[in-house]
Amino acid sequence: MSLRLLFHPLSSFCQKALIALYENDTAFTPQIVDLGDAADREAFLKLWPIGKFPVLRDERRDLTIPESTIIIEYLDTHYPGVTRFVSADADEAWRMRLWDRFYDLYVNDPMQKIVGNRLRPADARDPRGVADARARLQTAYGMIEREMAAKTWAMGDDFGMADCAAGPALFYANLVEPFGDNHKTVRAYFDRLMARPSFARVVAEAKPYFHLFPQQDAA
Ligand SMILES: N[C@@H](CCC(=O)N[C@@H](CS)C(=O)NCC(=O)O)C(=O)O
Repeated sequence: MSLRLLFHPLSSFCQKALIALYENDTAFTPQIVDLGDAADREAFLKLWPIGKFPVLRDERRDLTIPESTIIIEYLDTHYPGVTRFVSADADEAWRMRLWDRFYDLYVNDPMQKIVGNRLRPADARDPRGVADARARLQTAYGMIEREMAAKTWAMGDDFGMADCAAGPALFYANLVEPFGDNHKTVRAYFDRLMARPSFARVVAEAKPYFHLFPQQDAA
């Protein structure tokens, strides 16, 4: 098989790439990487020294493609399917990329900041960084609330790359900074994402690993 995805089922950015693969039933070999395992880590760092997953290997073309957004754009170009992730129209394309960046940088990253802080030893915690991350998430929720008021998916009627980014980011963000009653549109969009078969499959496959997720803020 030409494509191989190096990933972990619990990772939000890996889930984003998986959604794109599942959307189009794209054939690939899944390879779970355990970064806590020395051998796995060493092999992975050889491929992508930054050490962050997902990473896609296209064996047919002998290419290594890191970064979830780049992976989705690569799939859209070289392994297209029924779901197109970025429009051929230039204006629709930059808007899709903007909202993809938005969910990565302003939902996923602050969520990771809060989760990462929970995993740190007590003397290395960063309460100021966590407070900033919570404020950033609240700002993002307010923007999504307005943006999605009259939309089904991030760009309107068609599911695309930004929706792949939104699902896992909102899933974990809601666990660490709940949407609350004042973000009913965010909740409704999230419910649509959860009902999407590609994302439902990703969540089901992550379930056996949920015990590894730190549920509580450190005291
Ligand atoms: N910008 C990257 C972010 C990837 C990322 O942050 N991956 C996390 C998991 S969700 C990771 O590899 N963490 C392991 C580490 O940092 O050691 C992307 O979009 O793929």
